Amino acid sequence: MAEQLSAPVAADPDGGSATDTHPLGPDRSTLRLALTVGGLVLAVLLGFGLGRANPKPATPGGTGVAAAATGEHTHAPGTGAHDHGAGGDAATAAGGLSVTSSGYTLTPSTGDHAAGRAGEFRFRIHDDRRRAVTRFAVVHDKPMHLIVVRRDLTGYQHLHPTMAADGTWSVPLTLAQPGVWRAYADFVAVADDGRQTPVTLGVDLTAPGGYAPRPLPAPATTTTVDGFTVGYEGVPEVGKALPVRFRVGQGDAPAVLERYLGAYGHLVALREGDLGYLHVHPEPTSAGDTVTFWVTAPGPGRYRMYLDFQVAGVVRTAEFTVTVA
Ligand SMILES: [Cu+2]
Repeated sequence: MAEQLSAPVAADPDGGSATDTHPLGPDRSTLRLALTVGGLVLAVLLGFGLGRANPKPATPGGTGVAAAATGEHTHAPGTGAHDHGAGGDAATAAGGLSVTSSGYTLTPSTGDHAAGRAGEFRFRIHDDRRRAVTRFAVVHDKPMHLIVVRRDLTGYQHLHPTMAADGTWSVPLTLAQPGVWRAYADFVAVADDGRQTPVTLGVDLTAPGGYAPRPLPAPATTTTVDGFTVGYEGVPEVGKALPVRFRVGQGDAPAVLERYLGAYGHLVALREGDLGYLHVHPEPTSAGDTVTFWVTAPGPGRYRMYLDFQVAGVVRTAEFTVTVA
């Protein structure tokens, strides 16, 4: 009954212990299914990767990355150890719909960004006593993952902000086109007592100007990006964790996926309509050109999946529209 976990480590040098740290614990049926598959890493709420244009930032607190070793924990299913205070349906609910969740609040320092102009996004995470949080667990080698997408699901960016000592996070950000954009801060906060809380908070950012939304592309199971052909098999369903396997080809040959930020690929899925952020669990292994994720759809509708994968040191993103019946 052992599950592996990519152990989050407190970013603070004084560090909390990496105890039971599923960023999003599965519900019991999910857990059972996962365990029948065996060895499934359930540790990570979402796949994370380096943004293509984003240099690897320093780690706040100066620790963390090097210390983000793989750990293990064990406990019997049904002990309630996976509730993590995030609500009983954490595995099936969409995240990122609120600036406040589980006692934590995302506070951006600016709301407006000039379209097409390089800028900076700064924010803090406050706890339920209105203190800026400065201790975060490292998940997928980073204490903070920031996803930014325009509300028509275009312009996807996956960034890794850096934190100042006072808890202010900052990251270079360009909102390429006018419109309302959604930013998701995805992190595991570490409380004074060491308790770790996985949270995804969302806030709108505005780039003033004429907004010309693009229709969501039609559903497809293959796409191309920079000469790579990416396809997937598997059909997400409501309320069940099911495998979705991506395969990457380079020309006529299978691509060789590289491990980076603790996985062979990173998947983010967003729901059309409210931009709800799905919970996705990667499998720890890769069969060369394939990478598998366990996806749970919170409800019927259309979703946009963003797969970050690395080949020859370069991270690219393949995007798919998928309809969940
Ligand atoms: Cu990330």
